[in-house]
Amino acid sequence: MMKFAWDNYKHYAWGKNELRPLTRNGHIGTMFGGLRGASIIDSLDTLYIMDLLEEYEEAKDWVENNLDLNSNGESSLFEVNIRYVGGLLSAYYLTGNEVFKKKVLELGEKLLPAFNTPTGIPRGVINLGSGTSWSWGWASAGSSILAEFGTLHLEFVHLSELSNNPVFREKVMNIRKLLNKIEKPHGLYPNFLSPVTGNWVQHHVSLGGLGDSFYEYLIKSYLMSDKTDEEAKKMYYSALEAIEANLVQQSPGGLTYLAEWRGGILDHKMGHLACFAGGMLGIGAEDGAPEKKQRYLDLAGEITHTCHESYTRSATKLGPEAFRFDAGAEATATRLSERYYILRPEVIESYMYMWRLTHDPKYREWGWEAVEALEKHCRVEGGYSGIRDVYASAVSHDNMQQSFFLSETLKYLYLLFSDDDLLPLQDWVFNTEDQPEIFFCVCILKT
Ligand code: DMJ
Repeated sequence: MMKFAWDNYKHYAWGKNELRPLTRNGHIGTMFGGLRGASIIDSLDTLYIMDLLEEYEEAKDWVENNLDLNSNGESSLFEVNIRYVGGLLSAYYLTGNEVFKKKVLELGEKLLPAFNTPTGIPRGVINLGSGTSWSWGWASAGSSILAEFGTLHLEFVHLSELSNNPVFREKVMNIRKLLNKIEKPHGLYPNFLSPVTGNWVQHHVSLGGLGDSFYEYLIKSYLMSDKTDEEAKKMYYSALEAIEANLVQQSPGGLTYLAEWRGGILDHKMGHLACFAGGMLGIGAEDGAPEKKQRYLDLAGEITHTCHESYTRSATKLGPEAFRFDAGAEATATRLSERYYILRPEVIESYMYMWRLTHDPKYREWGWEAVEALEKHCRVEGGYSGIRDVYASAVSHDNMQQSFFLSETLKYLYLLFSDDDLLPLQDWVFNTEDQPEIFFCVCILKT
């Protein structure tokens, strides 16, 4: 599947950000400003891990000769960080090739002006050429987004390690300090924060879009520090207490889900994005309080089960962008606008973690169901495409092969069906784009 996705990208969209598999051309998009080659950067480690070494070499040569970091245009700080910084870091840790280190440190420097705000909370958009930064037009009152400024920690700590320049670590430690100090409604972290005043702008809490990977980076920061980052540990488990008390719900049909919270009112909806939480709860279970460990592992299994249900209840056996537990719905989308599937990884991500943690064969069976559904409904002649309605048996394709399909969906599937000693969870953490970053304690580079 990776070879097919890659070959088509190479053939029809080489050097562009993503492939449009139906029209067989490249897509630039609006998230990366002038940066190009998102699918190449996102694929480097996947190709290398899968032993597709000829393809990896082509990708590496492109980075060396064509990755131009002197670009203008609106870039998302978050997307550039998780895909480009994360992708280059993981390629460096896996291969030891200095070209990746050189490029990633150059790129890291270009992201720093986004932090020049009264609070040091970065704004969401940056022009990498001029260093000007601003907030997303759609974000309430010029606010910054929790899942964006809260998903820089792993990569920025590594940038400091590699450069011996403390500035990157200082920037993310400052974000953490502010988040630790600020009052949290019911212990929860709302999704919007003002980079000017440092106050929450709205009380919307979600483990789906806008909130998700902030929680993921707390537990992963702790694990990546070889379990020395006590502050991250404390923040993660306190957030989890608040999530359990306020967001974890049971449907009438017995499914456990994570509702969204709007100023005290629950929205009984779970996004596909929130399905990463099965894996997160799983990897965090072991270090929870002794009386909570089993509870967290059970919760991880229950959430993963619910997400699997959102797949099995559709005609295509792929899950919708969001599913609901109200008005008689049980893990199904009720709105037309929430029925699409864009090759997202989160459900398969949780299968992979739960397989590694429990070795219950059902997780591989569920992963295989997803492979069959992807092959049947998403594979087209020119690559893989998202679909517009998971409930329609005659599918309509969206003509996009997302770069995270190569970075995450296919890599998680590969790891699900590999032995546990391929990137063991004891030695590696995966950033939110599934790019492996090595633990500090066992930093052995291949040369
Ligand atoms: C990825 O880019 C990352 O996993 C991110 O944290 C959330 N969304 C996409 C994939 O769905």
